[in-house]
Amino acid sequence: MARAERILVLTGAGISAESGLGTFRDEGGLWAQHDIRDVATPEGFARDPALVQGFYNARRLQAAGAAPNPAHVALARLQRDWPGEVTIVTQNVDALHERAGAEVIHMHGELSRALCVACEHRWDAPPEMAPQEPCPACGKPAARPDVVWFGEMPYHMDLILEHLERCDRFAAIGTSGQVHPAAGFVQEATLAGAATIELNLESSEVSRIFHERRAGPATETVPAWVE
Ligand code: BJW
Repeated sequence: MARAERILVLTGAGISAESGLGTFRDEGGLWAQHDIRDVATPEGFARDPALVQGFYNARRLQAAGAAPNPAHVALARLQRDWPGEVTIVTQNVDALHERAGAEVIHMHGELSRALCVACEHRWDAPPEMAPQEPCPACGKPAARPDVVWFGEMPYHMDLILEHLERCDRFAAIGTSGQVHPAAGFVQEATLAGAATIELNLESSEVSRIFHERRAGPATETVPAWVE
């Protein structure tokens, strides 16, 4: 890679798979074990907050026990070596990029944060949230995990679109390309004239759109790409 390029990296669940965190749509993944409508929609939360808080409490606990892997470390190094040139946007709600030393934009929120449905106050989530967790600002029992569910607007979209419009390189790592708007980022980057690359264990829904593809586990392909 040449210097003085603006690189935008999009990551998905596949980058954290080798840290022991399950993906969503691979065989035996989270959506094979749980109904999306129950645990990943605002309607599901309104119906059964205890079920949804239980799902996220278990994932918060698992994420806290996971460590960044060589793919997270390689991206953090790339960002450190090329200051101001590397933007990492993650769909993941874990904190493994940050724990490897990277700065990231969390477009689908963060497991470690809570959001009040009543007053929109945000704060650090306790390790276990109760079904009727009270908001520290307004006192109402209206806390939910600060993550983006289906039908909700992903976070920081204006900022992400700005980065997409001016990137020279776009890399998608460990994401199936099945969830919008992230699945469309490769098209936006292509329109902006960027060179695009996909790093994934196998073909994704959008593989054919990329200029280049590298197949394999992220812990091998990402450090090799960054070199
Ligand atoms: C490895 C590996 C290894 C494994 N190494 N690789 C048609 C068009 C446009 C939109 C829609 C549409 N129809 C419906 C929609 C809306 C909907 C949507 O996209 N639905 C689809 C299912 C069709 N989208 C939304 O509702 C979004 N909001 C929205 O669109 O707002 C309107 C809007 C309009 C215009 C502009 C902007 C906005 C919100 C989506 C919210 C998604 N939320 C979740 C849960 C977050 C909280 C939580 O974690 O619980 O986000 S769902 C889940 O999917 C999670 C993920 O971030 C997301 C993506 O999953 P990801 O990361 O790709 O994981 P997998 O499992 O799918 O794939 C893993 C990949 O890794 C695989 O490819 C493996 O091969 C690979 N892999 N091991 C390398 N070791």
